[in-house]
Formats: sequence, C-alpha cells, structure tokens
Amino acid sequence: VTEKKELVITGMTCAACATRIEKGINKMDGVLEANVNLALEKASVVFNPSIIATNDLIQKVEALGYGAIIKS
Ligand code: 9UX
Repeated sequence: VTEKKELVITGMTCAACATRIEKGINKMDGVLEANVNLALEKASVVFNPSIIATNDLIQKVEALGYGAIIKS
C-alpha cells in the first residue's frame, strides 16, 4: 500500500535547494519516490504509510532548513 502526498515547500531559493530536499526525502525509510519542483514550490512524495508518516516528511524538510505544509 502506498500513499502520495503533495507538500508546499517554503524557503527554496536555488535549484540546489530542491535537489537537497529531494535527496533527503528519497533516502528516508519508507519513501518510494520524491520529486521537488522549485518553480512550483512543491514536493510530491510516494511512501508506505505503515513505515513513515506525513509528519516525518515535514520534520525532515524542516531539519534541512526549509518549511513544509501538507497540501493533499
Ligand atoms: Mo542554493 Mo539552497 O546556493 O539551501 S542550495 S540557496
């Protein structure tokens, strides 16, 4: 079972920011795929909800120095 969530990411100012977040989320246990769009200020994450929760995704983004809120 997988779940897909869109997050609104704040604080990204250059393309490397998006790459940092994408790599950081992708290496989390339970994440199947993460894509970050700098221009749209969004992240799309496919994950296994029995392993990881949306709150963990938000905390990861915040630990990297950005802001995140759940969009859907
Ligand atoms: Mo670019 Mo982002 O020099 O954390 S990587 S601003």
